Amino acid sequence: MPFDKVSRRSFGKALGSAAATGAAAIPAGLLDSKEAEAQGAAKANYYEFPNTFRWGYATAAYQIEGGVKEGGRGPSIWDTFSRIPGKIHENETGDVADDDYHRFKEDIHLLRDVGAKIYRFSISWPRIFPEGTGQPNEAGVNFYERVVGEILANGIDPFCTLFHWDLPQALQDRFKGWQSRDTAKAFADYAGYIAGRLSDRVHNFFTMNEFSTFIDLGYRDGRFAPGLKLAPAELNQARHNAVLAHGLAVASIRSKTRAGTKGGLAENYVCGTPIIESEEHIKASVLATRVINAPYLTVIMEGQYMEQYLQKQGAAAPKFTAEDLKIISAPLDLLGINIYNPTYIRADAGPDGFAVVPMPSSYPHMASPWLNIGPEGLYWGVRHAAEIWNVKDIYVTENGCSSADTVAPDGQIYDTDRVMFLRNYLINLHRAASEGFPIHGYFVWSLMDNFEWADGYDLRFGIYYVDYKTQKRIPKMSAHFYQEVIRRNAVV
Ligand code: GBH
Repeated sequence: MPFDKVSRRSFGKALGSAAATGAAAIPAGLLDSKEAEAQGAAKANYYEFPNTFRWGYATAAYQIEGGVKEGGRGPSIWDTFSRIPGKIHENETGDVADDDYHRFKEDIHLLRDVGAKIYRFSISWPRIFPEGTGQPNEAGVNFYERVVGEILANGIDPFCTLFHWDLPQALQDRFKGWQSRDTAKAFADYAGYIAGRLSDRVHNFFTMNEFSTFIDLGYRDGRFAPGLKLAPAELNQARHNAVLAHGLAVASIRSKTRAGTKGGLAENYVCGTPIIESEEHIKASVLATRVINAPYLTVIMEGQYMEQYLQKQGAAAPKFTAEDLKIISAPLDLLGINIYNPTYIRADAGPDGFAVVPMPSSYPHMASPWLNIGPEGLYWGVRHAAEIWNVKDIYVTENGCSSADTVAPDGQIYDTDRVMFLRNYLINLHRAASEGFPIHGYFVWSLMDNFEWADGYDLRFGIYYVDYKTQKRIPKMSAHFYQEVIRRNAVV
Protein backbone atom coordinates (compact mmCIF):
# COMPACT_ATOMS: atom_id res chain seq x y z
CA MET A 1 0.00 0.00 0.00
CA PRO A 2 1.44 3.42 -0.88
CA PHE A 3 2.46 5.46 2.10
CA ASP A 4 -0.03 8.23 1.52
CA LYS A 5 -2.95 5.83 1.43
CA VAL A 6 -2.34 4.68 4.98
CA SER A 7 -4.22 6.76 7.47
CA ARG A 8 -2.74 7.43 10.82
CA ARG A 9 -5.75 5.89 12.48
CA SER A 10 -5.18 2.63 10.67
CA PHE A 11 -1.59 2.69 11.87
CA GLY A 12 -3.03 3.05 15.34
CA LYS A 13 -5.43 0.17 14.97
CA ALA A 14 -2.73 -2.04 13.60
CA LEU A 15 -0.16 -1.20 16.17
CA GLY A 16 -2.13 -0.57 19.32
CA SER A 17 -3.47 2.57 20.88
CA ALA A 18 -0.14 3.94 22.03
CA ALA A 19 0.92 4.43 18.44
CA ALA A 20 -2.23 6.38 17.68
CA THR A 21 -1.48 9.07 20.20
CA GLY A 22 2.27 9.21 20.00
CA ALA A 23 4.55 9.88 17.08
CA ALA A 24 3.28 8.57 13.77
CA ALA A 25 4.30 4.95 13.60
CA ILE A 26 5.27 3.50 10.28
CA PRO A 27 4.45 -0.17 9.79
CA ALA A 28 7.58 -2.11 8.96
CA GLY A 29 6.38 -2.89 5.43
CA LEU A 30 6.41 0.78 4.49
CA LEU A 31 10.07 1.29 5.13
CA ASP A 32 11.81 -0.51 2.38
CA SER A 33 15.38 -0.11 3.58
CA LYS A 34 17.25 -2.66 5.63
CA GLU A 35 18.23 0.22 7.79
CA ALA A 36 14.62 0.49 8.89
CA GLU A 37 14.52 -3.13 10.01
CA ALA A 38 17.68 -2.62 11.96
CA GLN A 39 16.10 0.27 13.77
CA GLY A 40 13.62 -1.98 15.49
CA ALA A 41 11.60 -0.14 18.10
CA ALA A 42 13.05 3.22 17.09
CA LYS A 43 10.92 3.09 13.94
CA ALA A 44 8.02 4.55 15.85
CA ASN A 45 9.86 7.86 16.01
CA TYR A 46 11.13 7.87 12.49
CA TYR A 47 9.24 10.62 10.73
CA GLU A 48 9.72 9.47 7.19
CA PHE A 49 7.86 11.14 4.31
CA PRO A 50 6.38 9.43 1.23
CA ASN A 51 9.06 8.77 -1.42
CA THR A 52 7.35 11.12 -3.84
CA PHE A 53 7.66 14.02 -1.39
CA ARG A 54 9.92 16.85 -2.60
CA TRP A 55 11.99 19.34 -0.60
CA GLY A 56 13.15 22.75 -1.70
CA TYR A 57 13.68 26.44 -1.12
CA ALA A 58 11.76 29.61 -1.85
CA THR A 59 12.95 33.11 -2.72
CA ALA A 60 11.46 36.24 -4.31
CA ALA A 61 12.93 38.49 -6.98
CA TYR A 62 13.00 41.86 -5.23
CA GLN A 63 14.33 40.31 -2.04
CA ILE A 64 17.41 38.72 -3.62
CA GLU A 65 18.17 39.99 -7.12
CA GLY A 66 19.47 43.55 -6.88
CA GLY A 67 20.52 44.74 -10.35
CA VAL A 68 17.45 46.95 -10.33
CA LYS A 69 18.65 49.13 -13.19
CA GLU A 70 20.17 46.36 -15.27
CA GLY A 71 18.97 44.42 -18.28
CA GLY A 72 16.35 47.02 -19.14
CA ARG A 73 14.34 46.53 -15.94
CA GLY A 74 11.81 49.25 -15.19
CA PRO A 75 11.22 50.56 -11.67
CA SER A 76 8.80 48.77 -9.36
CA ILE A 77 6.71 50.19 -6.53
CA TRP A 78 9.26 48.74 -4.08
CA ASP A 79 12.08 50.77 -5.66
CA THR A 80 9.97 53.86 -5.10
CA PHE A 81 8.66 52.96 -1.66
CA SER A 82 12.04 51.97 -0.25
CA ARG A 83 13.32 55.45 -1.16
CA ILE A 84 10.79 57.20 1.05
CA PRO A 85 12.67 58.02 4.28
CA GLY A 86 11.42 56.11 7.29
CA LYS A 87 9.56 53.36 5.43
CA ILE A 88 12.28 50.70 5.63
CA HIS A 89 14.54 49.81 8.54
CA GLU A 90 17.61 52.03 8.20
CA ASN A 91 16.25 53.25 4.85
CA GLU A 92 17.63 50.19 3.10
CA THR A 93 16.58 49.24 -0.45
CA GLY A 94 16.69 46.18 -2.71
CA ASP A 95 19.19 47.90 -5.04
CA VAL A 96 21.83 45.27 -4.38
CA ALA A 97 20.17 42.78 -2.00
CA ASP A 98 21.95 39.42 -2.44
CA ASP A 99 23.22 40.40 -5.88
CA ASP A 100 21.58 37.21 -7.14
CA TYR A 101 21.10 38.91 -10.51
CA HIS A 102 24.82 38.34 -11.00
CA ARG A 103 25.27 35.32 -8.74
CA PHE A 104 22.28 33.17 -9.61
CA LYS A 105 24.44 30.26 -10.70
CA GLU A 106 26.29 30.17 -7.42
CA ASP A 107 22.96 30.44 -5.56
CA ILE A 108 21.44 27.56 -7.49
CA HIS A 109 24.53 25.52 -6.60
CA LEU A 110 23.71 26.11 -2.94
CA LEU A 111 20.38 24.43 -3.58
CA ARG A 112 22.03 21.53 -5.30
CA ASP A 113 24.57 21.17 -2.49
CA VAL A 114 21.89 20.44 0.10
CA GLY A 115 20.05 18.09 -2.23
CA ALA A 116 16.98 20.22 -2.96
CA LYS A 117 14.73 18.93 -5.73
CA ILE A 118 12.44 21.94 -6.13
CA TYR A 119 13.06 25.68 -6.19
CA ARG A 120 10.40 28.38 -5.99
CA PHE A 121 11.62 31.70 -7.37
CA SER A 122 9.71 34.72 -8.58
CA ILE A 123 9.85 36.72 -11.77
CA SER A 124 10.17 40.47 -11.61
CA TRP A 125 7.33 41.81 -13.77
CA PRO A 126 9.21 45.08 -14.56
CA ARG A 127 12.08 43.06 -16.00
CA ILE A 128 9.66 41.57 -18.53
CA PHE A 129 7.47 44.63 -19.12
CA PRO A 130 9.37 47.68 -17.86
CA GLU A 131 6.24 49.80 -18.33
CA GLY A 132 3.87 47.09 -17.08
CA THR A 133 2.34 46.64 -20.55
CA GLY A 134 3.45 47.05 -24.15
CA GLN A 135 6.64 45.68 -25.63
CA PRO A 136 8.29 42.82 -23.73
CA ASN A 137 11.94 43.29 -22.81
CA GLU A 138 13.90 40.45 -24.35
CA ALA A 139 16.87 40.92 -22.00
CA GLY A 140 14.57 40.31 -19.02
CA VAL A 141 13.10 37.16 -20.56
CA ASN A 142 16.59 36.01 -21.36
CA PHE A 143 17.68 36.43 -17.74
CA TYR A 144 14.97 34.07 -16.51
CA GLU A 145 15.67 31.63 -19.33
CA ARG A 146 19.21 31.42 -18.02
CA VAL A 147 17.99 31.03 -14.44
CA VAL A 148 15.64 28.23 -15.44
CA GLY A 149 18.38 26.59 -17.51
CA GLU A 150 20.69 26.56 -14.51
CA ILE A 151 17.98 25.19 -12.21
CA LEU A 152 17.30 22.33 -14.60
CA ALA A 153 20.98 21.66 -15.24
CA ASN A 154 21.27 20.92 -11.51
CA GLY A 155 18.41 18.44 -11.49
CA ILE A 156 15.97 20.78 -9.77
CA ASP A 157 12.36 21.39 -10.80
CA PRO A 158 11.52 25.13 -11.04
CA PHE A 159 8.29 26.48 -9.53
CA CYS A 160 7.70 30.00 -10.71
CA THR A 161 5.80 32.77 -8.91
CA LEU A 162 4.65 35.49 -11.28
CA PHE A 163 3.94 38.22 -8.75
CA HIS A 164 5.77 38.59 -5.47
CA TRP A 165 4.84 42.25 -4.94
CA ASP A 166 7.17 44.15 -7.29
CA LEU A 167 4.48 45.85 -9.37
CA PRO A 168 5.79 48.00 -12.23
CA GLN A 169 5.75 51.60 -11.02
CA ALA A 170 4.23 52.63 -14.35
CA LEU A 171 1.03 50.76 -13.46
CA GLN A 172 0.86 52.50 -10.11
CA ASP A 173 1.20 55.83 -11.90
CA ARG A 174 -1.20 55.10 -14.75
CA PHE A 175 -3.87 53.01 -13.03
CA LYS A 176 -3.31 53.37 -9.25
CA GLY A 177 -2.09 49.78 -9.20
CA TRP A 178 -4.58 47.23 -7.89
CA GLN A 179 -7.21 49.91 -7.47
CA SER A 180 -7.96 49.42 -11.15
CA ARG A 181 -9.14 46.51 -13.27
CA ASP A 182 -6.68 47.69 -15.89
CA THR A 183 -3.87 46.38 -13.70
CA ALA A 184 -5.66 43.04 -13.46
CA LYS A 185 -5.80 42.87 -17.26
CA ALA A 186 -2.16 43.88 -17.56
CA PHE A 187 -1.21 41.14 -15.11
CA ALA A 188 -3.04 38.52 -17.14
CA ASP A 189 -1.20 39.61 -20.29
CA TYR A 190 2.18 39.54 -18.55
CA ALA A 191 1.45 36.18 -16.88
CA GLY A 192 0.37 34.51 -20.11
CA TYR A 193 3.31 35.95 -22.00
CA ILE A 194 6.08 34.88 -19.64
CA ALA A 195 4.51 31.53 -18.76
CA GLY A 196 4.20 30.87 -22.48
CA ARG A 197 7.87 31.66 -23.00
CA LEU A 198 8.97 29.34 -20.19
CA SER A 199 6.43 26.52 -20.30
CA ASP A 200 8.63 24.21 -22.33
CA ARG A 201 10.74 23.90 -19.18
CA VAL A 202 8.69 25.22 -16.26
CA HIS A 203 5.65 23.14 -15.42
CA ASN A 204 4.34 24.84 -12.29
CA PHE A 205 3.28 28.47 -12.02
CA PHE A 206 1.87 30.41 -9.10
CA THR A 207 0.07 33.59 -10.09
CA MET A 208 0.37 35.64 -6.90
CA ASN A 209 2.11 35.51 -3.59
CA GLU A 210 -0.03 36.42 -0.57
CA PHE A 211 -2.92 38.64 -1.64
CA SER A 212 -3.66 39.35 1.99
CA THR A 213 -0.19 40.77 2.57
CA PHE A 214 0.39 43.00 -0.44
CA ILE A 215 -3.14 44.37 -0.43
CA ASP A 216 -3.80 44.77 3.29
CA LEU A 217 -0.33 46.03 4.18
CA GLY A 218 0.07 48.05 0.99
CA TYR A 219 -3.41 49.58 0.59
CA ARG A 220 -4.86 49.52 4.12
CA ASP A 221 -1.99 49.88 6.62
CA GLY A 222 0.45 51.78 4.40
CA ARG A 223 3.36 49.72 5.72
CA PHE A 224 4.25 48.06 2.42
CA ALA A 225 4.43 49.56 -1.08
CA PRO A 226 2.60 51.51 -2.39
CA GLY A 227 2.07 52.81 1.16
CA LEU A 228 -1.64 53.69 0.97
CA LYS A 229 -4.31 53.83 3.64
CA LEU A 230 -7.52 53.45 1.70
CA ALA A 231 -11.04 53.69 3.04
CA PRO A 232 -12.87 50.34 3.27
CA ALA A 233 -14.80 50.61 -0.02
CA GLU A 234 -11.65 51.32 -2.03
CA LEU A 235 -9.70 48.71 -0.14
CA ASN A 236 -12.30 46.04 -0.86
CA GLN A 237 -12.28 46.98 -4.53
CA ALA A 238 -8.49 46.61 -4.64
CA ARG A 239 -8.86 43.19 -3.00
CA HIS A 240 -11.40 42.25 -5.64
CA ASN A 241 -9.20 43.44 -8.48
CA ALA A 242 -6.31 41.37 -7.14
CA VAL A 243 -8.28 38.12 -7.02
CA LEU A 244 -9.76 38.96 -10.40
CA ALA A 245 -6.22 39.42 -11.72
CA HIS A 246 -5.37 35.97 -10.46
CA GLY A 247 -8.38 34.43 -12.23
CA LEU A 248 -7.67 36.25 -15.48
CA ALA A 249 -4.04 35.13 -15.26
CA VAL A 250 -5.03 31.48 -14.77
CA ALA A 251 -7.06 31.66 -17.98
CA SER A 252 -4.26 33.41 -19.80
CA ILE A 253 -1.65 30.89 -18.59
CA ARG A 254 -3.88 28.03 -19.73
CA SER A 255 -4.25 29.51 -23.21
CA LYS A 256 -0.56 30.29 -23.68
CA THR A 257 1.23 27.28 -22.23
CA ARG A 258 1.75 23.66 -23.15
CA ALA A 259 -0.75 21.02 -22.07
CA GLY A 260 0.09 19.72 -18.61
CA THR A 261 1.26 23.09 -17.26
CA LYS A 262 -0.06 23.58 -13.74
CA GLY A 263 -1.41 26.85 -12.38
CA GLY A 264 -2.08 27.87 -8.82
CA LEU A 265 -1.37 30.55 -6.24
CA ALA A 266 0.55 30.92 -3.00
CA GLU A 267 -1.40 32.38 -0.09
CA ASN A 268 -0.61 32.80 3.57
CA TYR A 269 -4.22 32.18 4.31
CA VAL A 270 -5.26 32.54 7.90
CA CYS A 271 -5.47 28.93 8.86
CA GLY A 272 -7.64 28.57 11.94
CA THR A 273 -5.98 26.26 14.44
CA PRO A 274 -8.41 24.70 16.91
CA ILE A 275 -7.25 25.61 20.38
CA ILE A 276 -8.19 22.14 21.55
CA GLU A 277 -8.50 19.27 19.11
CA SER A 278 -12.11 18.48 19.87
CA GLU A 279 -15.11 18.36 17.60
CA GLU A 280 -16.60 21.72 18.55
CA HIS A 281 -13.34 23.64 18.23
CA ILE A 282 -12.40 21.93 14.98
CA LYS A 283 -15.80 22.87 13.58
CA ALA A 284 -15.29 26.45 14.72
CA SER A 285 -11.83 26.53 13.12
CA VAL A 286 -13.27 25.43 9.77
CA LEU A 287 -15.84 28.22 9.85
CA ALA A 288 -13.25 30.76 11.02
CA THR A 289 -10.92 29.79 8.20
CA ARG A 290 -13.63 30.37 5.61
CA VAL A 291 -14.82 33.65 7.11
CA ILE A 292 -11.43 35.24 7.79
CA ASN A 293 -10.24 34.47 4.25
CA ALA A 294 -13.51 35.57 2.65
CA PRO A 295 -12.04 38.28 0.37
CA TYR A 296 -9.20 36.07 -0.86
CA LEU A 297 -8.84 32.30 -0.74
CA THR A 298 -12.49 31.64 0.11
CA VAL A 299 -13.90 33.48 -2.90
CA ILE A 300 -11.25 31.91 -5.13
CA MET A 301 -12.14 28.42 -3.92
CA GLU A 302 -15.89 28.83 -3.53
CA GLY A 303 -16.74 31.31 -6.30
CA GLN A 304 -18.85 33.39 -3.89
CA TYR A 305 -18.19 36.13 -1.41
CA MET A 306 -19.49 34.84 1.90
CA GLU A 307 -22.68 36.49 3.10
CA GLN A 308 -21.00 37.42 6.41
CA TYR A 309 -18.31 39.33 4.53
CA LEU A 310 -20.70 41.23 2.28
CA GLN A 311 -22.99 42.08 5.17
CA LYS A 312 -20.20 43.22 7.44
CA GLN A 313 -18.79 45.47 4.70
CA GLY A 314 -22.25 46.86 3.87
CA ALA A 315 -21.95 49.83 1.52
CA ALA A 316 -18.18 49.27 1.37
CA ALA A 317 -18.57 45.77 -0.13
CA PRO A 318 -16.77 45.30 -3.46
CA LYS A 319 -18.64 45.80 -6.71
CA PHE A 320 -18.50 42.72 -8.91
CA THR A 321 -20.37 40.76 -11.55
CA ALA A 322 -21.33 37.08 -11.74
CA GLU A 323 -18.82 36.80 -14.58
CA ASP A 324 -16.06 38.12 -12.26
CA LEU A 325 -16.82 35.38 -9.76
CA LYS A 326 -16.58 32.75 -12.46
CA ILE A 327 -13.20 34.04 -13.55
CA ILE A 328 -11.89 34.33 -9.97
CA SER A 329 -12.85 30.76 -9.12
CA ALA A 330 -11.24 29.05 -12.12
CA PRO A 331 -10.22 25.57 -10.92
CA LEU A 332 -6.59 25.38 -9.80
CA ASP A 333 -4.13 22.58 -10.37
CA LEU A 334 -2.16 23.19 -7.22
CA LEU A 335 -2.35 25.27 -4.08
CA GLY A 336 0.63 26.82 -2.32
CA ILE A 337 0.25 27.66 1.34
CA ASN A 338 2.64 29.95 3.20
CA ILE A 339 2.46 29.07 6.88
CA TYR A 340 4.19 30.99 9.65
CA ASN A 341 2.31 32.08 12.77
CA PRO A 342 -0.80 30.44 14.22
CA THR A 343 -4.30 31.87 14.68
CA TYR A 344 -5.98 29.91 17.47
CA ILE A 345 -9.72 29.50 17.29
CA ARG A 346 -12.33 28.38 19.79
CA ALA A 347 -16.01 27.63 19.48
CA ASP A 348 -18.23 30.48 20.61
CA ALA A 349 -21.92 30.77 21.40
CA GLY A 350 -22.19 34.19 19.70
CA PRO A 351 -23.61 34.76 16.19
CA ASP A 352 -20.26 34.09 14.48
CA GLY A 353 -19.93 30.64 16.00
CA PHE A 354 -16.20 31.07 16.56
CA ALA A 355 -13.75 33.42 18.25
CA VAL A 356 -10.09 34.16 17.71
CA VAL A 357 -8.27 33.31 20.93
CA PRO A 358 -6.13 36.27 22.02
CA MET A 359 -2.44 35.63 22.64
CA PRO A 360 -1.01 36.35 26.07
CA SER A 361 2.02 38.66 26.14
CA SER A 362 4.14 35.68 27.19
CA TYR A 363 3.44 33.80 23.94
CA PRO A 364 6.81 32.76 22.43
CA HIS A 365 7.85 34.21 19.09
CA MET A 366 10.89 34.21 16.84
CA ALA A 367 13.04 37.29 16.07
CA SER A 368 10.17 38.89 14.13
CA PRO A 369 7.68 40.03 16.77
CA TRP A 370 4.74 38.77 14.70
CA LEU A 371 6.23 35.29 14.25
CA ASN A 372 4.53 33.42 17.07
CA ILE A 373 5.47 29.77 17.17
CA GLY A 374 2.64 27.39 16.30
CA PRO A 375 3.93 24.20 14.71
CA GLU A 376 0.42 22.66 14.40
CA GLY A 377 -0.27 25.35 11.81
CA LEU A 378 1.48 23.24 9.24
CA TYR A 379 -0.80 20.29 9.93
CA TRP A 380 -3.98 22.38 9.94
CA GLY A 381 -2.84 24.43 6.97
CA VAL A 382 -2.79 21.29 4.87
CA ARG A 383 -5.82 19.62 6.43
CA HIS A 384 -8.15 22.62 6.16
CA ALA A 385 -7.22 23.24 2.52
CA ALA A 386 -7.84 19.59 1.70
CA GLU A 387 -11.03 19.18 3.72
CA ILE A 388 -12.71 22.56 3.27
CA TRP A 389 -11.95 23.06 -0.43
CA ASN A 390 -11.11 19.56 -1.55
CA VAL A 391 -7.67 20.60 -2.80
CA LYS A 392 -5.82 17.65 -4.31
CA ASP A 393 -2.31 18.99 -4.76
CA ILE A 394 -0.84 21.07 -1.94
CA TYR A 395 2.66 22.48 -1.48
CA VAL A 396 3.94 24.39 1.50
CA THR A 397 5.30 27.27 -0.57
CA GLU A 398 6.83 29.04 2.45
CA ASN A 399 7.63 28.21 6.05
CA GLY A 400 10.60 29.37 8.07
CA CYS A 401 11.65 31.96 10.59
CA SER A 402 13.87 34.86 11.53
CA SER A 403 16.63 34.40 14.06
CA ALA A 404 19.23 36.76 15.56
CA ASP A 405 21.95 34.93 13.64
CA THR A 406 25.52 35.81 14.48
CA VAL A 407 28.77 34.36 13.25
CA ALA A 408 30.52 32.54 16.12
CA PRO A 409 34.30 32.80 16.61
CA ASP A 410 34.68 29.48 14.79
CA GLY A 411 32.90 30.92 11.75
CA GLN A 412 29.71 28.91 12.24
CA ILE A 413 26.17 30.21 12.71
CA TYR A 414 24.47 28.22 15.46
CA ASP A 415 20.83 28.99 14.75
CA THR A 416 19.49 26.43 17.18
CA ASP A 417 16.21 28.32 17.44
CA ARG A 418 15.62 27.91 13.69
CA VAL A 419 16.41 24.19 13.91
CA MET A 420 13.93 23.90 16.77
CA PHE A 421 11.32 25.82 14.77
CA LEU A 422 11.73 23.77 11.60
CA ARG A 423 11.85 20.43 13.39
CA ASN A 424 8.58 21.08 15.19
CA TYR A 425 6.77 22.41 12.16
CA LEU A 426 7.98 19.51 10.03
CA ILE A 427 6.78 16.95 12.54
CA ASN A 428 3.34 18.45 12.08
CA LEU A 429 3.72 18.36 8.32
CA HIS A 430 4.59 14.70 8.64
CA ARG A 431 1.40 14.16 10.54
CA ALA A 432 -0.56 15.64 7.62
CA ALA A 433 1.26 13.37 5.16
CA SER A 434 0.81 10.30 7.31
CA GLU A 435 -2.93 10.90 7.57
CA GLY A 436 -3.09 10.79 3.78
CA PHE A 437 -3.58 14.48 3.02
CA PRO A 438 -2.26 15.48 -0.41
CA ILE A 439 0.86 17.37 0.61
CA HIS A 440 3.50 16.92 -2.06
CA GLY A 441 6.35 19.26 -1.26
CA TYR A 442 7.84 21.83 1.06
CA PHE A 443 9.80 25.00 0.28
CA VAL A 444 11.63 26.46 3.23
CA TRP A 445 11.69 30.27 3.45
CA SER A 446 14.34 31.11 2.57
CA LEU A 447 17.41 29.93 0.73
CA MET A 448 19.47 32.82 2.09
CA ASP A 449 19.11 35.99 4.14
CA ASN A 450 17.57 38.74 2.03
CA PHE A 451 15.71 42.05 1.88
CA GLU A 452 12.97 41.49 4.43
CA TRP A 453 10.64 44.24 3.11
CA ALA A 454 9.97 46.95 5.71
CA ASP A 455 12.46 45.25 8.04
CA GLY A 456 15.27 45.79 5.53
CA TYR A 457 18.28 43.56 6.22
CA ASP A 458 17.68 43.53 9.95
CA LEU A 459 15.83 40.23 10.13
CA ARG A 460 17.38 37.14 8.65
CA PHE A 461 15.25 34.27 7.33
CA GLY A 462 17.92 32.35 5.42
CA ILE A 463 19.19 28.83 5.80
CA TYR A 464 22.37 30.32 4.38
CA TYR A 465 23.82 33.35 6.12
CA VAL A 466 24.69 36.25 3.83
CA ASP A 467 27.56 38.55 4.71
CA TYR A 468 26.28 41.63 2.91
CA LYS A 469 29.73 43.27 2.80
CA THR A 470 31.33 40.43 0.87
CA GLN A 471 28.19 38.67 -0.45
CA LYS A 472 29.60 35.47 0.97
CA ARG A 473 26.99 32.76 1.71
CA ILE A 474 27.67 30.58 4.75
CA PRO A 475 25.53 27.55 5.63
CA LYS A 476 23.94 27.92 9.05
CA MET A 477 23.41 24.99 11.42
CA SER A 478 19.88 24.85 9.99
CA ALA A 479 21.34 24.23 6.51
CA HIS A 480 23.08 21.12 7.84
CA PHE A 481 19.86 20.10 9.56
CA TYR A 482 17.83 20.60 6.39
CA GLN A 483 20.36 18.72 4.31
CA GLU A 484 19.95 15.72 6.60
CA VAL A 485 16.15 16.02 6.44
CA ILE A 486 16.36 15.92 2.65
CA ARG A 487 18.88 13.08 2.60
CA ARG A 488 16.76 10.88 4.85
CA ASN A 489 13.42 12.23 3.59
CA ALA A 490 12.43 12.44 7.24
CA VAL A 491 12.36 14.82 10.17
CA VAL A 492 15.59 14.29 12.06
C1 GBH B 1 6.17 36.06 3.73
O1 GBH B 1 5.09 36.72 4.29
C2 GBH B 1 6.56 36.70 2.42
O2 GBH B 1 5.98 36.02 1.34
C3 GBH B 1 8.05 36.75 2.23
O3 GBH B 1 8.34 37.58 1.14
C4 GBH B 1 8.71 37.22 3.50
O4 GBH B 1 10.07 37.43 3.38
C5 GBH B 1 8.45 36.18 4.56
O5 GBH B 1 7.09 36.00 4.72
C6 GBH B 1 9.00 36.50 5.93
O6 GBH B 1 8.37 37.61 6.47
O7 GBH B 1 4.97 43.65 10.56
O8 GBH B 1 3.44 43.02 12.32
O9 GBH B 1 2.58 44.09 10.31
C7 GBH B 1 4.62 36.17 5.52
C8 GBH B 1 3.36 36.84 5.99
C9 GBH B 1 2.41 38.93 6.51
C10 GBH B 1 4.23 38.13 7.77
C11 GBH B 1 2.68 40.32 7.01
C12 GBH B 1 4.51 39.51 8.27
C13 GBH B 1 3.58 41.64 8.77
C14 GBH B 1 3.37 41.65 10.23
N1 GBH B 1 3.62 38.17 6.47
N2 GBH B 1 3.30 40.28 8.31
S1 GBH B 1 3.58 43.21 10.89
